[in-house]
Amino acid sequence: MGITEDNSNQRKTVPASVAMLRVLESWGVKHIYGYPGGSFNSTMAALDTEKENIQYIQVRHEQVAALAASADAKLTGHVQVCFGSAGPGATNLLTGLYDAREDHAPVVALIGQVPTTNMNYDYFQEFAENPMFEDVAVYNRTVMTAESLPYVVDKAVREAYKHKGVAVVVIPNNFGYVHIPDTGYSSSSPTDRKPAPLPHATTEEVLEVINLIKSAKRPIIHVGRGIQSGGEKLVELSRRLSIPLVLTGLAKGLIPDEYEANLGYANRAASKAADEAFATADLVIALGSNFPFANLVYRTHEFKFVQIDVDSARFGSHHFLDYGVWSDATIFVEKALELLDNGAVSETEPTAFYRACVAANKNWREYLDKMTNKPSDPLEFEAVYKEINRVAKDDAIFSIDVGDNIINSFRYLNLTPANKWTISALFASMGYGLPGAIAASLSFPERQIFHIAGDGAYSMVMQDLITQKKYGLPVINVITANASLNFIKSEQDDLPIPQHSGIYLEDQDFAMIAQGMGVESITVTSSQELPAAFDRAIEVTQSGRPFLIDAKITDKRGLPVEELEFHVENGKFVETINENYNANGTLHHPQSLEEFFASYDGEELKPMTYYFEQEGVSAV
Ligand SMILES: Cc1ncc(C[n+]2csc(CCOP(=O)(O)OP(=O)(O)O)c2C)c(N)n1
Ligand SMILES: [Mg+2]
Repeated sequence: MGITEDNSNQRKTVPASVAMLRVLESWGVKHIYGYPGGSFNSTMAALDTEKENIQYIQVRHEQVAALAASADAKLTGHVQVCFGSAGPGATNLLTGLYDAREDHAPVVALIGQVPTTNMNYDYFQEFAENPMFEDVAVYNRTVMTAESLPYVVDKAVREAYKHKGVAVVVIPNNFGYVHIPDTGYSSSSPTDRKPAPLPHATTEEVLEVINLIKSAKRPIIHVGRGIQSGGEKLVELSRRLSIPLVLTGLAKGLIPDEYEANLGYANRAASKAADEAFATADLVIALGSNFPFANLVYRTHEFKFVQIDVDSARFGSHHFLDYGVWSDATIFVEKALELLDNGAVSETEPTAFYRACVAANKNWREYLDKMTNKPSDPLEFEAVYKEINRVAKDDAIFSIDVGDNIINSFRYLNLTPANKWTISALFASMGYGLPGAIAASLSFPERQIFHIAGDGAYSMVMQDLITQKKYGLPVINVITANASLNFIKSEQDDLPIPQHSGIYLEDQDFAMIAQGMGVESITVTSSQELPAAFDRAIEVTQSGRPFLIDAKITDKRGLPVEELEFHVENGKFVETINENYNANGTLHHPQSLEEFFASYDGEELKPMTYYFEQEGVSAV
């Protein structure tokens, strides 16, 4: 069967698969990630017909297609599309689709199905696909007639946007070839690009929250990505009300790093002062944040809890509420500033708690600075981040894989609101970094793109380095090769087991493998070799080609600030190390905080209790 348009009848017709692609084009879809199979050939043919209007990106594994679509949707805010053929092509998509579901990314997945004439005959690669996608999808249909194919895909786009999730359309292959009337099938309209209305806090609600802040002794704001572009305003509010900020990972880059009371991140991917402030706070205000590790961080002790969120369905999902405000985070902050400006509420002088947090934060940042500038041979991870910061442009985009690079990028990567970065935040799937970089490079061809991945994560998807080569995507790939699944090795440090288990990786020559794919690359083993390697990476990528740096680093653990614990004795906080720290039979449990800090080159680090003592912060 041909895929040409049949205009011989009076009424103009078009193959249903072409009509479907035109629907996607009408929604602004520029490229579509996937891998062919026999059950998807009608769409493959249409992709050739429509190649001037929508670009097919041929990846080498369907997982990469789905992860790239998810990353693309997160970076652009627009619906993105991936596909796989019936059976194994479909199952391979699942990991990336779960990533989209968890991070609320609008993605349409087109799934091949055997022709309807073979369905229900136990035909080769035929299986009931909808049940498999039921859990991951917000919309999940099999197309029942050729005429409805473009209609169902249009509906899928709408549902993916509405529910910020995955819409699955299963397409029996034969339908794609059928000629259907060439009428408009898209419902896309300018109204779809209007921003949704946002809930506003009332003056009374803002006053109530400010009163709670003023009557607290150790209040903090736990700010999430809901703050969007309101970061500067929040800094002003934080200063004027003397309340430090702790960030969720997804708020990275939204609050200026230089702000003295931006304490960084809570939990494991953390900054020391942030965890210490959290563990001693008597009021926590979750502002536009939905923190998946709440069960660890929100359960250590009692505090009052206020939640400010655009989605009131999230109220109480991590902690019971003392007070909830249904509001966009920035709108809340703007209202609070107005009340300060018009004198309805007074400013607060820096409190003892605020001053102690700022001092502890400064001490931590000086430590990070020292570590960054330390020469290393053998190479350590801090030096790699120093180089990335040196060559990265102000609006560079970073795609970061799961593993130690999550912790290390939170701590060491400098970001401004002009940068973009993407991670597999809630699904936390290894193998996300490379597809994310492919997506970033396709959707933002003018910008500099970094892909940072550990050796374990990279080797799950490294076949797709060749996709960067094929499409001329000038990505700077940085592989932090420590011959270990180090993120998990650190977890095993704290288990009462005789030794580590299953976490060492056979080292491999990633630079040579890259060269085998026609991608220029270099291996680096000491900090002295880094500048030349990164300079070359800049040269090569500026000429439009990808580059790979295989950074052979040690498998040292970064300072695990989440091991710091507090209890109260005689009205004062006492700071200790979690008793399970280094419980692994091969390791030594330190006898003091000083010894603990020193074992991470942190002789100058002081516990928060030192600053509490200095400033007169008590536990009552
Ligand atoms: C697909 C998948 N499998 C397993 C895990 C569990 N996991 C999280 S981090 C990690 C180790 C990552 O190792 P690597 O990429 O080498 O980075 P490193 O921590 O060594 O820097 C593992 C196995 C996961 N998150 N995703
Ligand atoms: Mg590793």
